[in-house]
Amino acid sequence: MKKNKKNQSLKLNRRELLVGSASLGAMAAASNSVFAKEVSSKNLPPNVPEWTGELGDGVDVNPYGMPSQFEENVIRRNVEWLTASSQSSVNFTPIQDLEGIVTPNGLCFERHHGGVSIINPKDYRLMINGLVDREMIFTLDDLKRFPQTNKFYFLECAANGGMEWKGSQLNGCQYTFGMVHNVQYTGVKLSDLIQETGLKPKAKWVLAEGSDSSGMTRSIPIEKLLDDCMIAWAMNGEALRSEQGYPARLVVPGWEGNMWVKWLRRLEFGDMPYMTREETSKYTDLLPEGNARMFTWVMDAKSVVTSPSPEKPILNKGVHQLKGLAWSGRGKISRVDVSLDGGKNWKTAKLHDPVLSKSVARFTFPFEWNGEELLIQSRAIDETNYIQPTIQELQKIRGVNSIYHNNSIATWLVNSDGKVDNVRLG
Ligand SMILES: Nc1nc2c(c(=O)[nH]1)N[C@H]1C(S)=C(S)[C@@H](COP(=O)(O)O)O[C@H]1N2
Ligand SMILES: [Mo]
Repeated sequence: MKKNKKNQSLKLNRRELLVGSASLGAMAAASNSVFAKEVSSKNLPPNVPEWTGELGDGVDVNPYGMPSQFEENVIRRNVEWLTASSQSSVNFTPIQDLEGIVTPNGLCFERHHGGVSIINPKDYRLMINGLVDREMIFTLDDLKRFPQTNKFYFLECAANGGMEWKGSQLNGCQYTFGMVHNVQYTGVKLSDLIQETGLKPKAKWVLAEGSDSSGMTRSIPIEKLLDDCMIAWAMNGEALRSEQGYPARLVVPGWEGNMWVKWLRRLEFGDMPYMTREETSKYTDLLPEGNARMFTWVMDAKSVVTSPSPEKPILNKGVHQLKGLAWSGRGKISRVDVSLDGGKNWKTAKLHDPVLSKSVARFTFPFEWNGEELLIQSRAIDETNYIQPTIQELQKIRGVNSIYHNNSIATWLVNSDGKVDNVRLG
């Protein structure tokens, strides 16, 4: 009985999918979803598809492999009105199109203040000076001779979701949550490297300096530096991409992306923070009373439903998998709750292995859709029992003048036609 019912709804879904292919095509174009543009019945069972009858490309055609041509919509995107100068701008990771927890290298969002520097690794040097016993200069090969570490970490720009403080503005999962990527880094821990230079007892802070034209500089307390920071030369198994700081960048796990200095050229140890532009006039949070929070380093727990989402409408009735990502700068994600009614009722989503510290985690939640309106939300809880707040809870403390550190719960409205909009409740 139960089995029959299941088969019936599967058949129905299949028929809807085929019959509705023209209108699905229109929807896909509007939403940037990826579907084959036309279905050729010649290729469908029981026929032998046309590609079976011919030889494919040989092993000499793709010395560096690229995604299938049918995945051409899975790309980084920028927002025009945020891109007055493309060298000092940002693009966004297409998180709605990704699975698992790894961001492919070519899809990692980029944020740079002076464009991408192109550096010959032979010309690369890292200088360490200031309150150390021995000031030293390392080549890239020198760095690679140290013990290495391989770790998955998320990097999130503190401005991720910054346009949504006052209300919902950008109708896309990519644009509202896509300033995050999650990569396995290979590099040397600072605690290992620093054994070579020694540290003077007075050393309390380090200034990290990039060699790009923006002269990016940030101060980091040495407790953090020696805890889990690393200098990485590889991401997801291959050399860093130029966009991500080739040949070497600083990795500051769980802390705001701005501190992860790319094209790293120098570490200076001192006894005070350096009060650089990026930690005084920028990357501070203007509070309602007119004073500002500063040194807001940790990225608080956050989550996003990547499907359904504005880019991923629901295409047919029946059972679907809600999918999403959650992360916390304080450690591991311990639970993710999902609501389909705007936060009135919550259910616990399934967290998928691996759940790693300061890395994104993948969650899913099966649900059945019968064409009714839904208000989809997700709420992350981390191992310190921090609970992702609503925007109202966050605004009570921070007001609406902030740009940075908006980790509030977002709401996707699923309309009765299955299209999805970014909305603000309350
Ligand atoms: N040298 C240098 N490092 C930099 C930046 C930069 O412009 N120059 N941008 C910072 C900011 S604001 C962020 S959010 C991250 C973005 O890293 P990604 O481009 O790998 O995503 O790099 C940080 N490191
Ligand atoms: Mo950033």
